[in-house]
Amino acid sequence: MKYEILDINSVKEFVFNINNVKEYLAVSSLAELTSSEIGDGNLNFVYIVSNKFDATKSLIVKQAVPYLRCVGEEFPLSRERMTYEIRALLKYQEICSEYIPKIYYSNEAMSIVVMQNLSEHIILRKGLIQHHYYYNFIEHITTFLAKSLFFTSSLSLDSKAKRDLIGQFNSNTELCKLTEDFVFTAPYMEDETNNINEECISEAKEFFNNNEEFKKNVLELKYLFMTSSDTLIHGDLHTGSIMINENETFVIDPEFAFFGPFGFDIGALIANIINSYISHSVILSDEEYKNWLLNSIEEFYTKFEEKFLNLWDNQKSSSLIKEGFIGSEMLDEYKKEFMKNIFISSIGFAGCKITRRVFGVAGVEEIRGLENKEQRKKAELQALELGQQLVLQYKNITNTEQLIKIIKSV
Ligand code: ADP
Ligand code: SR1
Ligand code: MG
Repeated sequence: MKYEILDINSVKEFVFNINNVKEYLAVSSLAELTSSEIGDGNLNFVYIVSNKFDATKSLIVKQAVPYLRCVGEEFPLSRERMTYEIRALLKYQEICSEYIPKIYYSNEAMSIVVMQNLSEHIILRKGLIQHHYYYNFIEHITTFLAKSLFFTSSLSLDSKAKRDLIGQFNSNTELCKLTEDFVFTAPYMEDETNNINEECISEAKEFFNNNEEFKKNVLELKYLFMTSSDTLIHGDLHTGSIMINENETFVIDPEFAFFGPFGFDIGALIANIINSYISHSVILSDEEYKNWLLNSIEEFYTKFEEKFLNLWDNQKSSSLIKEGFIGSEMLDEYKKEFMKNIFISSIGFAGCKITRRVFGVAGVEEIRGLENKEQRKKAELQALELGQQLVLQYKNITNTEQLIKIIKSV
């Protein structure tokens, strides 16, 4: 099939020609379909296609175009990013299908995926802005992360299977480069892509010019990102990549997926909960909500570690550890050190992920979107301070109590 960019009309024709999709939508003619475009992300086009006479029958069609949507056609970006999104979704479907939308159709040549419409869920970032509590979120997301990170790593796969899987994701070069540029470089120096609040110009200058220790640590973390191939990571697991309600949690949008460091997705999530905490601190200082967010961070890491280690304890052999190779006491010590390294790297990555949102091209709605100028400035400066602290201290933060103490101190 030859690639063609769909629009609000041709998307209907496209889905009408896919048998299982047409069946799901229960239509017998094109005229029974209706469509709209709902994409609010930075990169792609997202359509809802529905049965005109039965709105409960609807699906999401997501297509990548050969440019960066939030900038425009003048910023080319290869549409092959959808290839990796499709491959990651299919892998997650094997490992933890309950936490991703159901996939009805995918086509790498058309850079398209057709999936369940999560019409009863909202983007977690928006839910947190609206003060919602999600009491099942941590249980769900830690299962997703423990399983996806463990079962695609050398702790579980045999050597060939791991290398074959790496081969499927190795060439997601452009999106890895976006992360290298927009998470690990541009937001920490003068760069034309930055988007600096005019109320913080002097603080930005100071930050760009007098921060050598911070930058040295960013280089360590960037190097880890560029060279580790621990496991299949989502690569952009912020609260805008999660759709949620009281009962269910779904991870969407894994177009940045590749084989990277264990701590990257964990750090992304911690960073985004912290951003929400900062936003709530400057708006209302709702202590109950802030405490829930802090407890969530604590519970998140504790549960992740428990589940990950449990999977590991049940794995008899893998490409890393042959059964009978090492005694149980020394193996436990090895696991302890292994988990400590995951934790400290996730804190470092969280620090970068918080800091990049302050002056970088892509901000977060809960902070950059604050309409009150003073509140926005206060939140940005708190995020800047906290992000820096985490990057500067990441190797010495070894447990969640220390982390929470630092968050509270800013
Ligand atoms: P991008 O790759 O451009 O960032 P996303 O995958 O984040 O795109 O999707 C953009 C928006 O489309 C999401 O914020 C969400 O509102 C909506 N969306 C994406 N997937 C679904 C889905 N399966 N069900 C309902 N809405 C979705
Ligand atoms: C210019 S890229 C902007 C950002 O959007 C995505 O969600 C990633 O976080 C990326 O860094
Ligand atoms: Mg995206």
